[in-house]
Amino acid sequence: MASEQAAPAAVSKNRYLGARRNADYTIDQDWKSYTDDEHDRWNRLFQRQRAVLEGRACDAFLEAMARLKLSDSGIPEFGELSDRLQAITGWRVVPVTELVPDDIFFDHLANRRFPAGAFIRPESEFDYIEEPDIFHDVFGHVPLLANPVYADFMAAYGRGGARALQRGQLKNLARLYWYTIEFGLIDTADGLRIFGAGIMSSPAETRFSLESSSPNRIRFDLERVMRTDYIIDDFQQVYFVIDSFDRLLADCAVDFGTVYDRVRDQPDLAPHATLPGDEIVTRGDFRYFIEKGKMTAGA
Ligand code: HBI
Ligand code: FE
Repeated sequence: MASEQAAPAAVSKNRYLGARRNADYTIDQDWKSYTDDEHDRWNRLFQRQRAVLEGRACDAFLEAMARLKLSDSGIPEFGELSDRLQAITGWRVVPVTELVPDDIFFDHLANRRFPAGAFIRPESEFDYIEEPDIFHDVFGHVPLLANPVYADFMAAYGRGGARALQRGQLKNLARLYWYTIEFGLIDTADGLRIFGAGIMSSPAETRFSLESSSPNRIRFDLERVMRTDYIIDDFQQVYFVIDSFDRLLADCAVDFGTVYDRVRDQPDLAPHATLPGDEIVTRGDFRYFIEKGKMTAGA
């Protein structure tokens, strides 16, 4: 009997797992522990994505990235980055190991602290990683926290999150996060642009979200978004389009309780669905999803 090769221990892709953590789930970034390879990987991720974003990311994002001095000169140190950010909008970036419990997450946001993963994806997952690593969190989420209106929206989201938890309606609020903070588009004089972090940190979805004929693109409406299910393991079948960060903040300044009451009694909507009241910006043909066998034509 050939000796069974012991299966190699699952090499953790996240060397911060198991790190000592504080009660608020923050850890020590230990910036000195990043290797040259990890700094080099950040630089390559940055260079590739920054090039793709030209003419595709909203101006506020590109301006904020420059103002925060995010660049391809190695993995940023959260303390220095936070000092620059805090001087602009009062936000800080705090290192965490991985996703933190919802109540902890919302308390950080409500207090203008963005929890960002400290680990960087392995080379084997250079193009896409499911877990939020430092590139997704810092490159994707942090720049717009330097935009005062967006920064206020994120803090309001945190306060709303705590309320949604109390009411047991986190599902509805998570959809607002998903379709704006993660996968939102914004209408500008030069056409549609990206602001969502999930798109911003993905070369393929940066192009798909703006240029593919497949997805629907629908004008943002808070209640509509709160009813709409989302896809977590592929491109979106719908992208919601806001007019401006001012309008997004104003739209979300309503008492979420009344919105929750309205959506609670209404059926959830599939990501590919459209409603008669939708303002369709571009109607999708879902070709990408049909070819992948994820949808049948005429769905
Ligand atoms: N934790 N670190 C981290 N980052 C997130 O984006 C995050 C989280 N915990 C919960 C969470 N997101 C979602 O449940 C909320 O966006 C709804
Ligand atoms: Fe994210």
